[in-house]
Amino acid sequence: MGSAVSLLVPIATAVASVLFSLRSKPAGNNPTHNDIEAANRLQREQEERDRAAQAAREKAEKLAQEAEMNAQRAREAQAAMEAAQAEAKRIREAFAAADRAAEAERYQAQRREQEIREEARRAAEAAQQEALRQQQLAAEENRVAAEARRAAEEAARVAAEEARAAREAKAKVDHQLREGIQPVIMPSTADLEDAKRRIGYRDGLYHFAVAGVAGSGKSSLINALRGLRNRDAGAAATGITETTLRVARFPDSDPKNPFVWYDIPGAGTLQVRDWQYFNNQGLYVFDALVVLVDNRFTMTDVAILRNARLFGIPCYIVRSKADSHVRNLMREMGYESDDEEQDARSRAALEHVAREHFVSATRKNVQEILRGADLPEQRVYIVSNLTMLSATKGNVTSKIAKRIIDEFDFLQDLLGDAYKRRGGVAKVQGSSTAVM
Ligand SMILES: Nc1nc2c(ncn2[C@@H]2O[C@H](COP(=O)(O)OP(=O)(O)OP(=O)(O)O)[C@@H](O)[C@H]2O)c(=O)[nH]1
Ligand SMILES: *[C@@H]1O[C@H](CO)[C@@H](O)[C@H](O)[C@H]1NC(C)=O
Ligand SMILES: *[C@@H]1O[C@H](CO)[C@@H](O)[C@H](O)[C@H]1NC(C)=O
Ligand SMILES: [Mg+2]
Repeated sequence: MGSAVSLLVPIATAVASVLFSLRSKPAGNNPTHNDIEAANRLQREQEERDRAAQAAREKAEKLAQEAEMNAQRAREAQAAMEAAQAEAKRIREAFAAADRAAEAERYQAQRREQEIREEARRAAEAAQQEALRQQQLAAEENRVAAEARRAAEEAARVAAEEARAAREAKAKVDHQLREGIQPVIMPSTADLEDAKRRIGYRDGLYHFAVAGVAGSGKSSLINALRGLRNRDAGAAATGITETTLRVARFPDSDPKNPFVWYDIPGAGTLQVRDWQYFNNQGLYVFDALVVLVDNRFTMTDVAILRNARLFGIPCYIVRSKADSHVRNLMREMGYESDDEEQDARSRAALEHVAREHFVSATRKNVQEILRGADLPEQRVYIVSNLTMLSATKGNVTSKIAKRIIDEFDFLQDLLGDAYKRRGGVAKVQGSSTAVM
């Protein structure tokens, strides 16, 4: 209302205004009432405030509760979070442990692997060494095998060589058996040494033996071969039956000649088997044997010829006393020795005929005897003591020359064969007589 305006209308108007106011206006509130009202309003407001406070308190309480709950929840969340963190940590630790375990495992595995690798490497190395050893062993075995093969081949070669030699030896023996050219009994070394000792054998000398029956002219031939006449000093005794009783040794009268001559006394009729006679006499020691035959062959002559052949010793058949036989033939042909000068030419002619006859008859006869004795044919040398001596000495007069038959041939063959048989080179023909 106008409280503010009234204040401006002086007092008069004051009243008037009052009245008018009073009239014109409803009546206002009672202050007391207002006061009461106010007090009541305050009261109500207080109450309202209290109520609001209570609500606020309640709300605050509720909020607090909620906060508490929230806090609780937060705590729980915290706890949960912590638990989760712990779990996470545990899990992390577990992972870490697992990692460590895995690491350890890996380490172990690595070590095992390393060990296995090492093991494998050592095994491989050992295997390699073993392989090397085996290789070396194989090489050694190869070498030994090669050696053995070579030895076997050498042995086979030697065996083959020996077999060949044995075959050859057998073939030779077979041949010799077929041909009958092998001693019945081969003398032992002791036998040979004994025989050499008995005959006074000397290395470097040629040893020639002359065999034949008593009176066949052995001593005379040896004398002639030695360059001696029967009556010369140093000559072998001749002319007496059974003069020579045992093997007699005669060095050559010329010291330049490397010859030794032997007189083998005739055994007459063989009382022992022929090979026993030959071996007992030690005839296998000689370089050559001369079988001196006079009118006929004896069993001893044949034994010497046969066994000399079996021993491979040259053996010469010599018919002695050609001069005497020719002279006898001449007489049979009518020649009288009390000849005269004018008969000289006819005598020479007769002698020539008689000699030719004697030579051919003797050769024919000897071959027949050899055939009869189952011996191969061989030459017979027909000689006389005087012509033999001339041939030996190289002093052949024209008169002697007419009477030469086989003397030079005999000398040449006897000495030449002996020389060749000892490994000498064959000399120029005829030269062998020059050394006499
Ligand atoms: N006319 C001639 N007579 C010979 C010949 N050879 C030897 N005579 C003689 O025949 C005989 C016997 O000769 P030897 O030389 O003693 O005979 P041997 O074989 O030695 O005799 P034994 O020693 O008894 O075995 C002797 O009277 C010799 O002179 C020869 O060629 N011509
Ligand atoms: C040969 O023998 C005969 C007969 O016995 C003899 O007279 C002669 O002297 C001998 N000749 C030689 C060279 O010995
Ligand atoms: C050769 O022989 C003859 C007679 O036969 C003899 O007179 C002569 O002295 C001999 N010569 C030699 C060198 O022996
Ligand atoms: Mg004699």
